[in-house]
Amino acid sequence: MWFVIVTYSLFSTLSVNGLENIALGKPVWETHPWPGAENWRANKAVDGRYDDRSAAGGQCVISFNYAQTATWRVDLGGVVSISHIDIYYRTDNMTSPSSYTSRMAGFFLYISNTTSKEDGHLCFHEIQTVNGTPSEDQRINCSVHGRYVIYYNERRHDVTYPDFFSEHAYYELCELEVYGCGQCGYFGSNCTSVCPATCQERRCDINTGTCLGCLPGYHGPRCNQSIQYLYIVQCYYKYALSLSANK
Ligand SMILES: [Ca+2]
Repeated sequence: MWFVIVTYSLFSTLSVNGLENIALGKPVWETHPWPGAENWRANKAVDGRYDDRSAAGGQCVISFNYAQTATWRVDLGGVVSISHIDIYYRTDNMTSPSSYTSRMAGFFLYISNTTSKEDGHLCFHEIQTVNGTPSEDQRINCSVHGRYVIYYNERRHDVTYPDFFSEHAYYELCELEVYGCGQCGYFGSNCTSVCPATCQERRCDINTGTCLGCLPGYHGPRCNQSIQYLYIVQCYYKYALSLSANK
């Protein structure tokens, strides 16, 4: 019985509708580790545990106080095809909305091919206008390819934030899960569909299978039309137009 429960729990952590949680156990980095608090380190956000979302639970990364900018990121180990990111923020196990929404408010989420968010794609950012938002549980759809997922927040002195925003910037992630296809060249809800061979670097959209670029000589959403074929079609079209004009 226990084996069944443990197996189900592990499986539910690893995959959702066939997609893998690619972030689980991957290398992480943070700007403001709390001095001496090994139980609050960056890796706690990818350890697969978030049933205790308090500081004492040791399942959440918790950043130091007084920061104006705060950054946490995970390295997925290579450029992968991402579908969405699930975030479970610190609540101290209080009923939502907890007071920690004030610290989460205004956060940014990037996917980047480098360790720099400036090189990346901004998946989500919003200045919340309602007290008690955003929800501590977030699903952010962001179907792009990338290697680093970067959670960032700031409390800049030159910006006026809503009154309920925390004074300082934090990252307090009990878990951040990145769902997508870990193996290059696949797409679909189960990562079993093969991207067209003529896609550049064999990369395609995780939902539609359309190529993000084509190998030389090919074009079209699935890169299945050759330039030579296009040339023939254009010639035929011009020929048909000329016949029509001469009538
Ligand atoms: Ca955790």
